[in-house]
Amino acid sequence: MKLFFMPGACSLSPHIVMLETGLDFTLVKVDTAAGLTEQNENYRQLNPKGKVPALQFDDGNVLTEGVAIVQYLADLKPDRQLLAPTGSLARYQTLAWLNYISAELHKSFSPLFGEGVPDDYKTLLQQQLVEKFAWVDSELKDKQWLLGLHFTVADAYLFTVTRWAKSLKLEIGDFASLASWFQRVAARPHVAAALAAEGLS
Ligand SMILES: N[C@@H](CCC(=O)N[C@@H](CS)C(=O)NCC(=O)O)C(=O)O
Repeated sequence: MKLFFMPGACSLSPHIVMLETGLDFTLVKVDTAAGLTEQNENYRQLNPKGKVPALQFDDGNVLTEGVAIVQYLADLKPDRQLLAPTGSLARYQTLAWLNYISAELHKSFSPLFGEGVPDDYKTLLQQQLVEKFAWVDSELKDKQWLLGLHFTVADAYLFTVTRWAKSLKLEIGDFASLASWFQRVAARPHVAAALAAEGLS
């Protein structure tokens, strides 16, 4: 499998999950603005949406959308307990988190990285994000991981977007449960390895 990524982008989430599964894969860097991979291949031909992440299989098939990719990968290695089994409430609670992170957090960040976005809209988004992270912080109280006992695909995704909050200096420094959870995730060897492979450590 090939995982197409940009350093520090939302593709960090499936990158972490891939390493946590122990599956074999090749990491391919993409320049989405140019629409090219690092081997000068036409990335838009592979993923017409033009975004990362994308996962390409050896037979040429492609899977896009980070939340779909991490579920697929986790289900390949159920023994790693990155996603609870089909039918268990824990699975759907994890999916609820993936949806929240995607719809409420990830996509509130996207305009903050864009050019030509009015400053007052950026300020509003930042305020809303701090309120959302306050709720996430309350959910992490007394928990080791987001879903409790196991590190899951939701931790990998939340870690990815929380890194952005830090880099944008959002006022989340007082959220103690979020801060200690973030350190726990960062200390995982596969997370450190993903950051190093993306040139982020
Ligand atoms: N819905 C997609 C969104 C992916 C997405 O927003 N990717 C961003 C990076 S976080 C991207 O490729 N941005 C580059 C660009 O827009 O050119 C998913 O969740 O996988």
